[in-house]
Amino acid sequence: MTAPSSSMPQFREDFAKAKHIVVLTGAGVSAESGVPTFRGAGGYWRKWQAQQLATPEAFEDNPSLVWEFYHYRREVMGTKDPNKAHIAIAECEKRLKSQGRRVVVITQNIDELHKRAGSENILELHGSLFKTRCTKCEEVIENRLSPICPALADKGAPDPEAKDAKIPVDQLPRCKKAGCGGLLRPHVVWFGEGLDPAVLDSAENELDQCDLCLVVGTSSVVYPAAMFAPSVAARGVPVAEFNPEKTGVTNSLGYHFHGPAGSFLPEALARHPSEPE
Ligand code: BJW
Ligand code: ZN
Repeated sequence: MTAPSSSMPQFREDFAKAKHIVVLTGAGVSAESGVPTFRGAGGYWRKWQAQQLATPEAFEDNPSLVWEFYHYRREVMGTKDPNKAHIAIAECEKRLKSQGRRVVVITQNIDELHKRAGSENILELHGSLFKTRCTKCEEVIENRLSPICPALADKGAPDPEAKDAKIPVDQLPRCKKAGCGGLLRPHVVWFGEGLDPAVLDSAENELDQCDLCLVVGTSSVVYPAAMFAPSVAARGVPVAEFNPEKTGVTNSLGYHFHGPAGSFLPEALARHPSEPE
């Protein structure tokens, strides 16, 4: 396998021909909005790495702690905005739609910044910070309350010295459906949990049909998303990685653009001279 190309003019030729583009994103696409990545500096909340709390076992052991963590992240998102990378993707989708071409975002992120930037075709592989699921009746609903329940008000401070609020389980977010009252959890996919089969199925269909793929801001270590870009590249489709670091999949892809997504995507996805005005 030859080293990936970093030629933007060559990528732009592939872009001009593409009719069905998949943009696969991870935490790095939101880094320039000030949202910490998982495995980079700032990936800690108190003394834990996010991945230690993003498990069903952590929620079982200490639902109060896990809810503090997600409450903090929900509140932080109120202070963050989509960046140039999210906006370039959303504008590209809108422009290409009028040309009968399709752009779809498959994101591992739960921060909803693609939606806020104006993307419409979005598959959220790992769920959303702003949806809850009842652990008893399984109902999934959108929830944008701030705070999500009175007991979490002013809780969730991220500094390592902050004390665990130890909120009794009956004061954590509870299901409002008549006769249920079950404990709510964030509607996100934790380690060891399966992805929503309908979402995974749609993602696989898009990946099977695309003729160009961009993989933006993901370390490509978490499965199943980690295998998406290499499997698209294996069927001869151009795949371009946008990441300031090399990853375990870089050498199996056609392009690698080494730098922040916000610096490269506006140029990569801008109107090509062959497009109608
Ligand atoms: C920039 C940038 C800038 C910085 N511009 N870039 C097969 C093999 C081995 C293991 C498994 C396997 N299949 C399943 C597993 C187990 C497990 C897994 O993958 N483990 C690995 C760690 C080894 N997977 C699962 O459990 C999944 N479930 C599943 O497959 O079910 C079936 C099954 C289960 C068990 C065994 C076998 C089958 C579920 C995974 C759910 C992941 N959940 C989380 C939390 C979501 C909720 C939350 O946010 O709290 O998802 S973990 C966390 O990692 C989060 C992320 O979406 C995910 C990926 O992270 P991401 O986005 O790549 O972020 P980072 O921080 O890692 O990388 C950021 C990148 O950005 C870096 O590369 C930077 O360089 C870059 N960057 N600035 C561009 N400006
Ligand atoms: Zn319920």
